[in-house]
Amino acid sequence: MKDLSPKPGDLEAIETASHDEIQALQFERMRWSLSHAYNNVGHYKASFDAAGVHPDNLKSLADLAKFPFTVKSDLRKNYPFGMFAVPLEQVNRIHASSGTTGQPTVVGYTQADLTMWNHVMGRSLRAAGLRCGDLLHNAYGYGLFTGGLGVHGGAEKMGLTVVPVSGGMTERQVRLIEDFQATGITVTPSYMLSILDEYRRLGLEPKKSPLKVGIFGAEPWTNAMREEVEQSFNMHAVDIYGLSEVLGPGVSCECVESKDGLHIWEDHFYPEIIHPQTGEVLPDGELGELVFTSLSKEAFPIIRYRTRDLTRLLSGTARSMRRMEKVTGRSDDMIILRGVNVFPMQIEEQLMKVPTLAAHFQIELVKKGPMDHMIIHVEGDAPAAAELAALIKANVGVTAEVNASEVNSVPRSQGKAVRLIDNRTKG
Ligand code: DLL
Repeated sequence: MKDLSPKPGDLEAIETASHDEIQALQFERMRWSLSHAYNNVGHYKASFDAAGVHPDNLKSLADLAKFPFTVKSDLRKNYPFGMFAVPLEQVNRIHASSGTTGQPTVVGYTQADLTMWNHVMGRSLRAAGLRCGDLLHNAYGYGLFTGGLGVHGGAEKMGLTVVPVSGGMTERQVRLIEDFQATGITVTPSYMLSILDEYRRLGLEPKKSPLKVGIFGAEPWTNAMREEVEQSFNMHAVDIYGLSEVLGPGVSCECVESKDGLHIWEDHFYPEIIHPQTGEVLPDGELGELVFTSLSKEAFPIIRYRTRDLTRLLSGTARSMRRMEKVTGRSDDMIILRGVNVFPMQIEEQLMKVPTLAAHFQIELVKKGPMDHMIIHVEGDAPAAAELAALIKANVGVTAEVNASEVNSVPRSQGKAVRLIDNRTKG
């Protein structure tokens, strides 16, 4: 793999600033953001008033804990534009979540917000090892989803040559990577696996691909998957995180030289970890639900947004800003099987230990009599399936039926993979 470490002068001053400098900036911006939200968004005025807090009560960063959380249903109640803090004519761009489980969540960006997004997105791509002169194959979906356009803006701003492929037409993805000699790829990790399959189907050697680095996010993936992709393509694989309610891609990103968790761009997004049941703020290092407060956004300020993503905050390493550990999963995706908590990523971790099984999987929950029963659909033969069932029993602590079928029996994603099918109410 190529050495993509930064050279002297590659980093912005804030990336190596002291803890005190970062906190001073955060405090100043947080005061502004709380007032901006309170003064311009009816929801925040009402929720702060109901909690008996006012932006002037913020005397230190820790005082943020006095302010109420914002949850997805608050955004839904204010559909479509009720959470905007500026008149619509100042909103330059709108994105929305897919809304598969109810009303979509609509978010907006002013010109200054888009400039900030491009900036932190460019910073992320630089952390991942890309530089002016690199050619980026962007296979995140373009449209209301923030992935495609979000990455695109940052990549153009930092001077990359961007190929706006979007998702789908997998054979064409491979052709374009090869013909244009892409050095970077941005795509969901599950779709990268489909691209890997396609390389092999076309008789091409993935190791000989021009790719130096893949920047994977929008869904959870394991370090075991990182190894699989890095070895198959002989390229670096780094993790990028974000969510539309807070920005889109580029809230945090791993550095290629350390790959030890995602540095949160804390000059624009203030993270907290809370206990998912009590809401209590937990100290750095403890596992809990990630909460974000935007510090500079104009159109759609977001205060203490409960992401439902589970992770922990860690101190800075390759950059001064704090890291978040790879996301274990969303609290919504947690399966409770006969009292044991299981995340789809724990299954992925075990699956990657069985080399004769393909890396694609889907979990189905059904009822067997009164009991919940977990079936894991994979591709391979019966002995490999038995091996996976034994690994899951030993390492995850649950009994699962592993159903191994022929190649292409597990549905392929072209974006975010659907890992869990809940058929417990059927049949
Ligand atoms: O997925 C933004 C994005 C696009 C991030 C491209 C990275 C790359 P949403 O569609 O709003 O936004 O979904 C956000 O996806 O709350 C997480 O549950 C999940 N997610 C995003 N990145 C990661 C990641 C985009 N690196 C939701 N690891 C978030 C784990 C992730 N989960």
